[in-house]
Amino acid sequence: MRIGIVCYPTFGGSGVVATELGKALAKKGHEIHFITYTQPVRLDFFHERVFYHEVSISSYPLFQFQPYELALAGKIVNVVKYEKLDLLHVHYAIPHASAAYMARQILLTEGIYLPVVTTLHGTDITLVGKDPSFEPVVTFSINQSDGVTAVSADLRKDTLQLFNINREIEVIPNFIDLERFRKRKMDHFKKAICPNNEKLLVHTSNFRKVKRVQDVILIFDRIRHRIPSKLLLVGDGPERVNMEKLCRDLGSCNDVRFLGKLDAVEDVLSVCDLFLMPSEKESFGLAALEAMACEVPVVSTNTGGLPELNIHGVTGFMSEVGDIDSMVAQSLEVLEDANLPRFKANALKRAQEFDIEFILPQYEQYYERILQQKMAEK
Ligand code: GMT
Repeated sequence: MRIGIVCYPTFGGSGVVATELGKALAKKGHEIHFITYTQPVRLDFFHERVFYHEVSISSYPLFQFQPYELALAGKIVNVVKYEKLDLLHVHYAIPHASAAYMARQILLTEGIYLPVVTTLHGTDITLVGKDPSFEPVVTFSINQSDGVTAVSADLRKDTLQLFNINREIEVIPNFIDLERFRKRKMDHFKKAICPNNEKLLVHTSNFRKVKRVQDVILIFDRIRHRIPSKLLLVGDGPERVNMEKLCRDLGSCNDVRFLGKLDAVEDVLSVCDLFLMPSEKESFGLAALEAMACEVPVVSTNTGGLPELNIHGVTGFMSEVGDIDSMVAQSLEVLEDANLPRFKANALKRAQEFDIEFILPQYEQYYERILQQKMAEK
């Protein structure tokens, strides 16, 4: 199949999922065309069946805001026509699903039919999408897509609750490449961070408010007073300066390291003992899955799709959003020497259920279904 993929090319979960999906599809023989405004961060390899088309916008003084959606729609039209795409898969509804709709309508005037699959990732529904200024467009473009998938059953439920949706939404969960995300031997790194064999906690995110990074720091502050431990914070974003200040106020700076954005997050995860995810909302929790694949148990909130990933008492624990007391107690329980090996083994076992080898065929079968439906309608 010749498949176009539109996504955000950044470190965000939706861009990571889209890029890894494209790479895996190419390895299985499909031809993949990424259409994004810059090279996706995870598109870090050469493959003869992977192509990248950059969306560029010429600036004009009249525009206070650059019309990205139009430039994207124009680019889609071009790529579909000249690369003869069979299907377009857009990740994150805003503005990709509506740009895809516009491209599809333009192509139709030239007798070209473009089936569009939209994958909903989370904040495009639960945070940004439901904003009244976007809601009508999101509703329309979901209803107009030829196929719609959500990364968890909870996200499907939220979408049906928040929008007036008149179509099926297929749940295809996120996945993990276990070749890449596996525990590696990084003893030198562990020794440098934890010279006295302290327990090592970790959090990775885009440091937006929804991640509640302050809870990570408050939980850790209580833990470090109970057991020798260190905290690694991976990623960057709007809340980082506030978090640095919080660490200074708590006097925990010597035990906390801000590592910023990292490509090789699996190297860091390989030496960690516990992943903290106290998010306000999380449609799936890809970062937690990456940790679990590296044998790191998870203490998280029970929000959104997290209960579909983290098994309470088995791969870690879950608490209500903001319940720091509970997350401290649960973390201490996981970190106990007598418990930790069991939690680590369980985390890996659970992550293996999300192996890309199992999830990729679900996408391929879904594409086939949509193509067949469209052929039948023609
Ligand atoms: O978490 C973010 O803010 C990034 C966002 C994205 O779209 O890039 O992540 C969402 O999509 C990920 C991949 O499907 C999910 O694993 C995250 O749970 C989801 N984030 C939220 O729902 C807050």
